[in-house]
Formats: sequence, structure tokens, C-alpha cells
Amino acid sequence: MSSTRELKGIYSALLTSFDQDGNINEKGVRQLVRYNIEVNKVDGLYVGGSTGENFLLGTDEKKRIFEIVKDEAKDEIALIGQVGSLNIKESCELARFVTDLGYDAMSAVTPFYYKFSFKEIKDYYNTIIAAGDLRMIVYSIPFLTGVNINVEQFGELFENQKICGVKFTAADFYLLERLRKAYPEHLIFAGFDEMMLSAAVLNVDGAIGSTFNVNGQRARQIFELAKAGRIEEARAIQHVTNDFISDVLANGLYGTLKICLQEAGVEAGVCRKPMGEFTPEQIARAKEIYAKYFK
Ligand code: MN9
Repeated sequence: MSSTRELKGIYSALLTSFDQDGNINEKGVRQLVRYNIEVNKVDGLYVGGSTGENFLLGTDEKKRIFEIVKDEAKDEIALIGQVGSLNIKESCELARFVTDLGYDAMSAVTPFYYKFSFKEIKDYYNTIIAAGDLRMIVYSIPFLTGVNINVEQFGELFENQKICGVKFTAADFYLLERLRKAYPEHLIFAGFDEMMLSAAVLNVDGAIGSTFNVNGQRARQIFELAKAGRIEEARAIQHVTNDFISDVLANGLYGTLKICLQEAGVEAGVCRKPMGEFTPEQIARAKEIYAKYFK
């Protein structure tokens, strides 16, 4: 039976721990899951997204990560599996796989690289959904995919009853407001951590972010204060959060988050090529960033 768990709340977009040879470090992945549950206190994990370096992986590796995460998290938190890929047969196989593992929902990035028509995009979602038996969250991230979906087109996608929401990683607050008004029953997850407060004010249902792997506690505070109308307090925490995020972005996003986690005792490993290896200066800077915001 497919999950009926409520999906609202704060989700880390899970990092993947790789060893120096670019292989998945299972122990590290398990520690990342535990840290997110016990320290960041997230409501769920978004597995196999951009932050997981998913588009650098083979099918068996993607499956292995889905498996390890479920085995570690069990039913403690909600799990969303990102199965989108340019290889739609792979996406269908992964949709089936996360369904069988007992994930709570799946998600798929809008197909990118080629300039697909909206009809092709709609067909992609309907095909993947039919292959599994889970709710689907559209992963919209126009700055990386080049794919823009407008309010009416979201409505067309939502005609498929299995599509329950969208991970909205864009700075277009007008579109976000229009979506909120037009589709009050659908779930909207904010995807840019540095804009979480503004999204929360527009009444999104949750947020999915890479920086929550390290900064999950502040993220939750921002979200909950904003929902309670305590905007000044939320803004103060967003300011500190954005000092942290801008330092992280300047030094290299995923690599810096991984070193911060190493500092916290988590075997987060390194990034996989073609992501570059960190220089000693970047490593030192990442440690400084951790000390500045978390000690
Ligand atoms: O989707 C993440 N996007 C990417 C979520 O990693 C591409 C965000 O959490 C950003 O990493 C974060 C920093 O810009 O907001």
C-alpha cells in the first residue's frame, strides 16, 4: 500500500558521501541520515536530488543510495525519492524501486538539456507516475534546467491526481504567489534556503534544502516563526542563515557542507568528479565557516 503520510515540513536535500575514489561510502550515508534525524531534526529527506550529486551517478548507485537511506531511516521521517532522469526507462525503473522500498513520495526533475515541449514534459511525468505507485512532486529548478512552467501549465500537470505538489527552486515570488492562490490543495516546497522566509510568508507547505544538512535547526526556526507571524524574529535568523549561506556559496556549496559535517563528526566524504577536489585553502576556509556559525 502506498504511503499516506503527511508530507509537509522541513526536508534536507540529502548529500551523498563519496570516498576519495568516488565510490559511495555507505557508513557515511548512514551517518548523514542519522545527523539529519537527530541533530537537524528534519521532518524528512529528499533523496537523489541535485545535492545528492544524483546526475553524476549510475542506476545501481542511485538504487543503492535509496536502499541505504530507507534502511537507516526506517519510518522515522518522510522520504521523497528523486527519480527524474533524461533516461526515462531508468526513471520508470527507479519509480518502481522507491515504491517497493516504501518511500512516501517520489519526485522528478523537469527533463532538461533538450528543449522539450510542454506536451513532452507532461507525458514524461505521466509515464513515470504510471510506472510506480507513489505521489509525485514536480522538481522545478529553472536556473539549472532552463525549463519554465507557468501557472496554467502547473494546472495541467496537476490534472494527474498523483501529482501532489512542486519543489519550487526559483526566485520568482510572483509565480509562487500565483501558484499558492491557484492551487491551495497542492503542496509547495520552497527550494532556495536563502529565500525561505519570503516563501514561508507566502504560505508554502515546507522547504527542501541542501544547507539544512548543516543548518537545519535555524531553518526550522525561520519556518515556524514565519508561520506564527513572528516576522522580526524570523528575519533575524534568516540574516544569520544567509551570512552562512553566502560564505558557503563563495567557497563551493556541496564541498563546504561536507567539510562542515566532518567537523560535526559525520563522515560526509568528498564530492565526485567532475566536481573538483577541494584545495587546502578551501578546506581551511570551510572549517572556519563551521566554527563561525556552529561553535
Ligand atoms: O534545491 C538546493 N539547490 C541546489 C535545493 O543545490 C541546486 C538549494 O538548497 C540550494 O543549494 C541552496 C543554496 O543556494 O538554497
